[in-house]
Amino acid sequence: MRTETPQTIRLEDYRPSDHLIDRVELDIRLDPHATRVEAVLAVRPNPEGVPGAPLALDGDDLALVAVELDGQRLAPDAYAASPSGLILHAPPQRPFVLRVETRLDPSANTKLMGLYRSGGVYCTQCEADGFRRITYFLDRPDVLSVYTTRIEAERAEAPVLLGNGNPVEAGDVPGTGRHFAVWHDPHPKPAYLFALVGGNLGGVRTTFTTMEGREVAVGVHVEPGKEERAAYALDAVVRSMRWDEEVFGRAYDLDVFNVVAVSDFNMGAMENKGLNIFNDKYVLASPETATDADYAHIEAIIAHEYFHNWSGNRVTCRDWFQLCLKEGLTVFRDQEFSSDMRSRAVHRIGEVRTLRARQFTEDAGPLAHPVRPRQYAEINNFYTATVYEKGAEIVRMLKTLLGEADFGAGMERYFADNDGRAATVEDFLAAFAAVSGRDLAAFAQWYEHPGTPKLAVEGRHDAASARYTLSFRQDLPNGPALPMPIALGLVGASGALDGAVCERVRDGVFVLEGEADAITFANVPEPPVPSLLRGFSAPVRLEMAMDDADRLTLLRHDPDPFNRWHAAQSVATRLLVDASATADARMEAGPYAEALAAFLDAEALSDPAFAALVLSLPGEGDIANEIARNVDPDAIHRARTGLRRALGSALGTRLAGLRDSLADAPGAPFSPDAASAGRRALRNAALDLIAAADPEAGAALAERQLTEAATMTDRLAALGILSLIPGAARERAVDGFGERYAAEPLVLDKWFAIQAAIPEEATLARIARLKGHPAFAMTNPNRVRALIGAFAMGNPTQFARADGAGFALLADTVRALDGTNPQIAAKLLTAFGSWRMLEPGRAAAARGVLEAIRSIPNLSRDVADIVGRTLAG
Ligand code: B3K
Ligand code: ZN
Repeated sequence: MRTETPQTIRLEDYRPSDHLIDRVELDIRLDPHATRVEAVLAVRPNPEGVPGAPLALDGDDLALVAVELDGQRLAPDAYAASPSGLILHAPPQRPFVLRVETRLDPSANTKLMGLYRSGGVYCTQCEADGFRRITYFLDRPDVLSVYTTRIEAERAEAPVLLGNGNPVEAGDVPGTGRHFAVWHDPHPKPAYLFALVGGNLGGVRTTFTTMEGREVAVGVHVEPGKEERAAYALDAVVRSMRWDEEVFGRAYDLDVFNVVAVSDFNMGAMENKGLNIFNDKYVLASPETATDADYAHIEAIIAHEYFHNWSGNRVTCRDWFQLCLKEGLTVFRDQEFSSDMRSRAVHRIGEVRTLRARQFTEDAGPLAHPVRPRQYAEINNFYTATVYEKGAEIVRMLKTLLGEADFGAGMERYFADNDGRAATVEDFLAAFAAVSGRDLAAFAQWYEHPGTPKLAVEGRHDAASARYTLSFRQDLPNGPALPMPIALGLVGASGALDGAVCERVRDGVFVLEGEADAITFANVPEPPVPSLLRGFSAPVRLEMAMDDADRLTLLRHDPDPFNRWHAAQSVATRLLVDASATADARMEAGPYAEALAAFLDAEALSDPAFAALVLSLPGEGDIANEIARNVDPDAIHRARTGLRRALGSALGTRLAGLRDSLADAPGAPFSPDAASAGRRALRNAALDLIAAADPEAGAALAERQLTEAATMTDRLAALGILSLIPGAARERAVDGFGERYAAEPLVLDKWFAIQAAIPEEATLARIARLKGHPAFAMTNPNRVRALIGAFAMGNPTQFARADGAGFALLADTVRALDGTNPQIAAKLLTAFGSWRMLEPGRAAAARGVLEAIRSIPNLSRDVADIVGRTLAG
């Protein structure tokens, strides 16, 4: 269905539904092309709605077969049906039962919204508005219903039939070769949480007994033959269940919990009640096929979807403007989980890297929007880094401001007060205000304003009085002053200045309430180096004049590991920004390299994961964000290559030594745990710098690693390093890897992505070739993201080529996908989000391509919305 004029939906226009649907009975007879859906809906007027209002059910691409009210056929003039809606002009003003029959073609559903088929498996995706592609419904999150679902299918085609809730009945349909299963979900839920799965699936199972004594049958279902690869996901489910009980006091509330992996999926996964459906990329893992990063993602996403059972499902959202209510909170919860499972400091650095690379970029460009947007044309375009990641940062700040005890009590209160309800951001904050007695009105503004606040800080030391004053000023264009928790401390030439005191700093945190403020520390005999925003305590851009020597003091002595990492990053950033402004690629790493050398000697072996992060340079996108205007991606790439080379030369011997000391013992069993992953990360960071300094030697080492590696992490790192060194070794490596994994689509995705990111002109031709690879398919979102997404998001010099050919490649893909899968097309198009930062020639090329997309007739609402805002902002 195409919509010509994107209609804007506004938060201020929210009003409750005129009708409610208390119960839904579905009978779904699966068929590849003619699935029949019968929905029996117990409808009643909403006392909060308009009396006598028509009943306007949503639809999308639906074909109505029959409709009855209380068992009677409706007169033709009593209703109006179209693919996009079913309206009863004058429904009874009392409870009534509506029976609606629709027919679907799941095999023709290329949008992957509603009921579709993935590799022969029937599955569904309903968030945000896919349920209306299954049956006519009040498809809005504040209409909560109790669902009973009967699923019927050919037994041979779909031996496994899964639904929401608990299984109640199953059996054969005699004489037909078909069978059925009935599922009942006692928890009222909005339609976006509906799901079913039917197919030939293998499974791994376990049981978990909740703290309330409920025995839960847990299953992870995957393509038959891949069961072994589901073990890690199953274990992650159990760990998530236990953790949510221990940390948030939340117990699971059904007798079964199922996870299903499918290979065609628009995003990462979906938290349907009792039946989480996953992109198989975030379920399947084996030592042969998955990297350490894959294991970490699986753990995090399994946890995320599971945690939604409370933050999202039991307490859901009143409307889609409140999306951050479930997403920001659930990201916060999964981040806490991963931090507890792994190294908290290392995890925090990873979170902030993502936040700055994705959310800060979004917030600085034309697609910037508040964490709680006030309007949208297409809600599926608002599953953004801002809603998710900045949404999580707001929850984290709330915890910092209130302290552990009040935060915990507020969470309890929120769940208790809103259980079974569709809530708002106001409800969330009200729970914390109630338990803490605090006024959170100013804090609430964090949800309302786009843009990243700037925090400018100046320090002044007075030797005579041994006092040190820090002055703060915040600035958010067109926004108010936001309460900012600033975790901080002072560091001296030989360590933390623990004697320094300031009564306005409590538990290491100063809260900047207004636009500007100043605080003074006493007992500061020497000029200190301030360590600000420890743990990145607020999502802001810190501006403070500080020389490299002071930053390197922080790297040495700051007790806060996040700020130690950040200090090293900021020195690197300074060097890279300066070098990007010159045409000279030779760089001196100087004191930076010396500081890294000392750091590695002292600490690399005791915390390799942290050391790997300290050693890694800011990405090209980070540097571009720092430069912010007139950006030349080639200059940035040259500078970054130059610094890698300089560091590699300065640290070469040490790095080689580290690689030897960190090598796994031959034959040692593989473990994806954080400590082992950290050792691999540091070895590979070392190899990267060695290869930058001496490509020939590096290529030889990488080629050997590729052959001998026992893990996908090491193999892929070697391939990545080789991919940057043109020559025969690279092509041998690429071909060999492609052949070795020809039957492993998820591994080929990594192979596509590495090749798409090669910063060379020939990459466009390589991508054109790879589009013809037998494993590539435009219909599979993972393949498209791996080849085209990795190019657009991860290859700045070639995507933003001066001749515009990189932009054109993306535009061709967007055009090709717009008719079949507009959500993926729109997502790819967000790669243009930074086009205005580029130097004028490249910016003009980007604008030309965007305008051409905008003028395509019958553009989907998804793409029309993104292209419109990208050009307007
Ligand atoms: N809630 C889903 C995302 C749905 C995206 C719809 N376009 C996954 C998640 O955040 O858990
Ligand atoms: Zn989520």
